[in-house]
Amino acid sequence: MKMVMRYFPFGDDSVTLGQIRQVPGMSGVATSLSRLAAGEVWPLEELLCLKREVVSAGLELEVIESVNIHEDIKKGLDSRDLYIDRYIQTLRNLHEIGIKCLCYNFMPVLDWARSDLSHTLEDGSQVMAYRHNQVLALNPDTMALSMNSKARGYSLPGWEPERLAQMAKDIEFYQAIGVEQYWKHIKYFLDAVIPYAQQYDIKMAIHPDDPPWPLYGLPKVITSAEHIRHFLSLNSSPYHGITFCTGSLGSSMENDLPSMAAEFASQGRIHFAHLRNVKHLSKQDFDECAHLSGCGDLDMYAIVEALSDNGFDGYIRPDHGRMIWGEQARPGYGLYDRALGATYLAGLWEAAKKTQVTRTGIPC
Ligand SMILES: [Mn+2]
Repeated sequence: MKMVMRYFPFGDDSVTLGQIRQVPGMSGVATSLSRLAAGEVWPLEELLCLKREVVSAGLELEVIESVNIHEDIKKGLDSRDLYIDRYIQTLRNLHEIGIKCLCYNFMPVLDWARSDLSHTLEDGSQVMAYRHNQVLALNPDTMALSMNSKARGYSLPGWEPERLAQMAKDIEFYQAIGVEQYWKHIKYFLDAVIPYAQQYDIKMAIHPDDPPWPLYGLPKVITSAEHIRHFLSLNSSPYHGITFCTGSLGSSMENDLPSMAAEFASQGRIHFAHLRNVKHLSKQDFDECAHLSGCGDLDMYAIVEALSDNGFDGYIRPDHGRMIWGEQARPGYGLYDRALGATYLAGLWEAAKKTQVTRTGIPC
């Protein structure tokens, strides 16, 4: 297992690589060229520059999060082949700089959604929160404006302006094609891209839909154990896997996360784990919270133990943190609470490893 933190390069992050380097147990960062629009080839020159920046800070660059998929691929348009070719060229360039794992998502139109990016908890910390009825009451355009206006001036990955211009039309398109057709578009992409990922030794790790239920009538597919099983069955390559995001999957009270972690880790299909806790308020309302099991509704130790016992050897990152101690940062991505989360998760991992033989009889 290697622990990484998400980092936004080229002046788009309040947290520095030097600070990340000082978080105990941190091996590197998960990062991206987030200025590029979906569908552009990531230039090797810029990637080399990014790599130099990360390596010169004493950190590794093995994880990219994310290379966004062009909407024409998701829609299954004729032009998708052009964008798939560009995606493969980007994979080749990522291979050139030694990338081992690529987190991506296949969410149509909207990326993740929250009703509040700065909700105050009882202890005075701020978190991102989701209230289903509030999200439904906003139309998607208003939602986009509301999200970006609360981002403290930082870019919000997944809410890029070029994605939002077409939003209303795109939503109608997806409502018309339905979920079964959408799965076919996913398979078309995987059939084209996974052989190259394997050739370039890059593990593809799809991120679950966040929140894991339909919104505005859009297809949501990576939401549950059953859907992930179907997704994995579309391609048998070990390079075809998932990002196990406990925050996203854990927002649904129906998902049994330790059991899912055990099932998919034992198949070697979890390449990246986003670990954080979530506090359920009702079936479709939740607050993000501190990483500790006692702060939310997920048993974080049981999840880490399931990963460890089932041979997980990918990357872990502490997912979103709270905003604490007066820090001003991109919502979810301050330094302090993610660093607290990282050391907690490292402790859980150490405990799971040290007790593995006595608990399971299986040597590490
Ligand atoms: Mn995540």
